[in-house]
This record gives sequence, C-alpha cells and structure tokens, in this order.
Amino acid sequence: MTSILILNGPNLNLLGTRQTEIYGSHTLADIEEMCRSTARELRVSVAFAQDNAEGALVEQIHLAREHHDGVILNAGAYTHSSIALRDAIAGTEIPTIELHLSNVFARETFRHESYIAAVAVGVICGFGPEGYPLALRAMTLHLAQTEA
Ligand code: CA2
Repeated sequence: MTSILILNGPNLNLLGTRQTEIYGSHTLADIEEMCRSTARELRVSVAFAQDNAEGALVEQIHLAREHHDGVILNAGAYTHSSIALRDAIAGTEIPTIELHLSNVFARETFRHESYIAAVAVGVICGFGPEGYPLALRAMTLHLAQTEA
C-alpha cells in the first residue's frame, strides 16, 4: 500500500492555541484526523510527525526514503531558511509536496522565498487545514502517475 509521511516543522505543535486569526482554530490532532479520513477514502497509509528541530526533520526525511513513498512537508519557517532540508529532499529524491496553511505570498516578503519549492513536486498554500487532505490527494495522484 502507498505510504505517505505528513511532516510538520517548528511551532506547528501550537496550532489552534495561538495566532488563530492566521492559522485557524484546528489543532494538529484535528488535521491528523482529517487526513486519516481522506487516507481511508484514497486507500493509502499515512504517518504523522512534527518536530521543532531542523536536524530532526532532516533525519525524518532520510528515514522516509526507507518507509514511505512520498512526503508532505510543512517546514514552517525553515521553508525560508533551510538549505539542509532542501539538500535532504534532493539527496533522497523522495517525492515531496511543500505545504503551508497560510498564503505565504500574501504575507511578509521574507515568506515569499522558499528553499524547498525547487526540489518539490509542487506547492500548496493558502487553503488552511484543508490543504493537508488536498496535498494527500495530489501526492496519491502523483505517485500513481509516476509508479514504475
Ligand atoms: O502557513 C504555514 O503553514 C507556515 O508554514 C507556518 C509557519 C510560517 O513560518 C511559514 O511562513 C508559513 C509558522 C508556523 C507557526 O505556527 C504557529 C501556530 C500557532 C501559534 C503560533 C505559531
């Protein structure tokens, strides 16, 4: 069965508790439940992980190559700064979708730059929590179209 890792970066563990005007009131657990429901419908397996540390996220991407077929990555602020995460995705060649809750292009200019986008299959942003099931559908389709 196709397996997809949904990986969340720094501060996303705070979802639903602060800055709800930007990120909404859903918690990461709510989003996980939404994705599990979509995964059942799509007949794919999903795993979730969140970490605040850049190195731990790099490690998760390395491990993903062995256990999963694709990664949906909300790298949070590391999107705009992390060459290490970009190199991990490029180095493992694991298909990755870059995901953001907010429309980063409608926000501060420093959020317009992404180190991840160029090595990602594609980018989804601005759809709030719904972006996660959307990304799951997009990744499932991508893997089905590219499978050997
Ligand atoms: O829109 C997104 O999903 C972001 O990846 C969220 C990051 C931000 O740095 C990116 O530019 C866009 C920030 C995540 C912080 O999440 C919080 C949630 C609740 C309270 C505080 C922070």
